[in-house]
Amino acid sequence: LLAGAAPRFLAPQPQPMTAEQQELRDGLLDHPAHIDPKFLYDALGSSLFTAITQLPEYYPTRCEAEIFTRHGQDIARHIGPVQAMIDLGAGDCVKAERLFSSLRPRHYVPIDISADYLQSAVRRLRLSYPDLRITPIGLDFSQALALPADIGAEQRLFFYPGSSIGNLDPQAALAMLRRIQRQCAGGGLLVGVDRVKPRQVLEPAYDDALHLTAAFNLNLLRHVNDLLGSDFDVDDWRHVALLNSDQSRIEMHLEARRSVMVAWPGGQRRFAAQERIHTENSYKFTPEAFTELLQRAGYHDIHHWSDARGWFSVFSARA
Ligand code: AVI
Repeated sequence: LLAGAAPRFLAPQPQPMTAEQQELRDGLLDHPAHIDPKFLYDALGSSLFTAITQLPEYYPTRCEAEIFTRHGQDIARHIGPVQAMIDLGAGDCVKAERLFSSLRPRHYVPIDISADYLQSAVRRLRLSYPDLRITPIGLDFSQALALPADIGAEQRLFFYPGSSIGNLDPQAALAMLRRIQRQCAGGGLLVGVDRVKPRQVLEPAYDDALHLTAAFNLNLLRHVNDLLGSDFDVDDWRHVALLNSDQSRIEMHLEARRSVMVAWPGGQRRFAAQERIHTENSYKFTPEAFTELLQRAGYHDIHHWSDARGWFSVFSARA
């Protein structure tokens, strides 16, 4: 230091928030607070979801697999030849893989927000299907669905299984179906949809005896801590799943066990005891309601297949 010069301390400059951090902050400050369900899927969340699909209470995955096993040939006949099979929310890619033998795509394009999880699934697929061209894409397709130019425009099949469409509210579901429709003119869509059914079946599917769904929901707080730098303590929160029959949806919430203060760089919020953060909706449809949604989104030539109990449906439609 020069004699007489005052020492200077540089205050750490606050980093500008990313769009993702702003989205999280805005949701936490809203009344009631909410966090988008896409944030459930960090690497651990994706693994927990895979475990959930193996639970006896969680019927959708098994029902959908039953439909593909029983009706795969008929579905393939309705869909016709497939150049590129574009798998929206591919995860472990297992669902699409089951259809490779009947649909025979030449090019498989799995898209998932969790790119790491996708990479390990794709490594496995490349060993089993050396002749299949595979182009994995790490993308949050909830906002935009721009595909790389090298994915041919001919005979595209968009595959949107597992009732993931049910995690969007009705306006967003319509927008998503329209976005897909614009990308696959002349091609088709194969989409899995969960059906309306009694509370005694629905609620345990989202609040299982092993508490895996609770772990899946609570893990969201850890993921938010990573992304936003917040200080959620998982022990302060409990998982809540309930059927909202007026809206035809299962809702997941995180409920504060006690009054808690949550802080993040540049902000904070107090949650009262029993106050909730809404973390997911899972809409359930009648076949008529979903057919109407597809028609409103511009699809035609609509068919659907169901499992023996009529708990789940797979729809095919032309764009
Ligand atoms: C991915 N999605 C269709 C699941 C569902 O059933 O809505 C997510 C899930 N949430 C709790 N359990 C499973």
